[in-house]
Amino acid sequence: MRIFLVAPRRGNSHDGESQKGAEFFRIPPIGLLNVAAITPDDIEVQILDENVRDLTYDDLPDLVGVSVMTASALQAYGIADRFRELGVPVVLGGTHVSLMTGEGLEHADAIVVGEAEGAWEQLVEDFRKNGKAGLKKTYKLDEVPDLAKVPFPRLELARDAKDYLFTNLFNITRGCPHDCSFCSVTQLLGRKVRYRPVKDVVDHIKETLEIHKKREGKLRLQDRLFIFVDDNIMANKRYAKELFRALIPFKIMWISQTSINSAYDDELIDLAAQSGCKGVFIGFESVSKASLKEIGKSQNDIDFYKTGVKKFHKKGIFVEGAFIFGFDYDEPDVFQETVKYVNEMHLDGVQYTILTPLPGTSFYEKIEKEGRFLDRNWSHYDCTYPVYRPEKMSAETLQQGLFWAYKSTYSFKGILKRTFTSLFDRRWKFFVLILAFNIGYRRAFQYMFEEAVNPAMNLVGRKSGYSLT
Ligand code: B12
Ligand code: SF4
Repeated sequence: MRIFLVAPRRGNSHDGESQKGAEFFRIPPIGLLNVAAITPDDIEVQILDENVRDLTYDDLPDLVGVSVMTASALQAYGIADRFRELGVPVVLGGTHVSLMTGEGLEHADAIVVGEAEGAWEQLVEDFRKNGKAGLKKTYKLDEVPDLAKVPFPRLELARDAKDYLFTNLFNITRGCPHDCSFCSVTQLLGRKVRYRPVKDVVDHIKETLEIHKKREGKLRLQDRLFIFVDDNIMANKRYAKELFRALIPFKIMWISQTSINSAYDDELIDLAAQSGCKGVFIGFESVSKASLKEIGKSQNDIDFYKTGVKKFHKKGIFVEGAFIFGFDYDEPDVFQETVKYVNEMHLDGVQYTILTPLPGTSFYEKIEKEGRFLDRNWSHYDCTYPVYRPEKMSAETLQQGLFWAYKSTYSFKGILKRTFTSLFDRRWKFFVLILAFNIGYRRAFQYMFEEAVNPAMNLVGRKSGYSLT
């Protein structure tokens, strides 16, 4: 039997046609590699990543699985419909259809709701016995999977494809103790954080390094870099410290997500650095206390932002911060206020997004209840497009503000102003790297907001004469 697992093209709402923007962030579809890992060995699995090459539909498998996130849901449904027209049964899985199962079923023969481990094996068994007729509409386990029993993703499929610069990606934990109103993670993975046993993680890393060494004859820089796709790798300090201690001997480099409150614990940050942590992605979300309260992000203390970032910097850890615009308390001056604060925090990288009511979140329910939806086109739900009516500004001002914030942050002057202090924080050797990263980011955003702008879909963009200079 042959199964194709398809990652639909990611893109942004400003780009109707080509999706070149995705090239900047080419990383393998990790969810599908997890699904591949639990597929029985006698089944041939092929990963088709539309972010790498177009689908052809000339070679048809027995079964197709498509991963669906909200922003790429329409693209995913199009793929599913096409395969079904050609007589191939289709299974959908992933965040969007786990939360919008009824909608997904209009395009699929079956849906795996939530994490695949346990459910996908049952589905494959049913399909093996009775083909399409044997499939149930939905597969959902009562219990979330125990990570001690969840295999690591089949990273060799990504390595063999030679399409990705980085292939060392996996998650060590799942779940998040917080429940921020705009985020779907707790709805999807639960509030109880689950962990892979430290020994399993260490063994997997050891094995991965050996594989690279064997393939390449030596360990290249990118072979030593691991991306842990966790929501908060330091959520449980005791576990994190045990993990970091165990990683020290391997001399790897790693990046992941965490929250700013992990910087309260000096030992934790020190161990992270010793274990090879080179960068963290942190959701600061807002520089307004009222907004943080509104979204329930109680673990973020704005008064600690600058100190916290400095603590990471002192240990040679790069900090990329994420900020969201469009909260009910946000007035039109929020863009300037945020950029000013971002510069004072000396963040190495910055991501701005527009608050987006993603299905399954309490923010979605609130917007629904208040009748504030402006747009239900899922391809606009990529967090750069206002899909609801903001409280204290127009939708146009919100999107224009997002562009302005990017423009200001990633202008050459903005980049230098923000990153220059890295020279004084004993990170001089990283300065060049940080500059290169920022210039790469600048290029990506330039593409996203200038070249890729599709005026028909875009509120402001090129029409407003926006340019990143
Ligand atoms: C890494 C990541 C990314 C990477 C994706 C990398 C990649 N190539 O896979 C990048 C940086 C590209 C990305 C981008 C975005 N992301 Co993102 N991302 C994540 C993150 C942090 C981890 C995802 C992950 O790897 N999880 C680990 C794997 C194992 O889980 P999984 O992918 O869900 O897969 C499991 C199941 O869902 C299921 N499954 C998945 N696919 C399939 C398919 C089949 C056939 C089956 C049977 C099962 C199945 O099985 C897997 C194993 O259990 C999640 C948060 C999270 N914890 O999930 C957010 C998350 C997925 N992202 C989110 C968002 C909003 C975005 C963006 C729109 C905006 C942004 N600024 O981040 C963009 C645009 C994406 C697009 N489609 O256009 C939301 C999605 C919500 C939603 N309703 O879709 C999440 C949940 C975070 C949140 N705050 O809510 N993201
Ligand atoms: S935004 Fe971060 S802290 Fe908040 S619920 Fe989502 S993953 Fe957890």
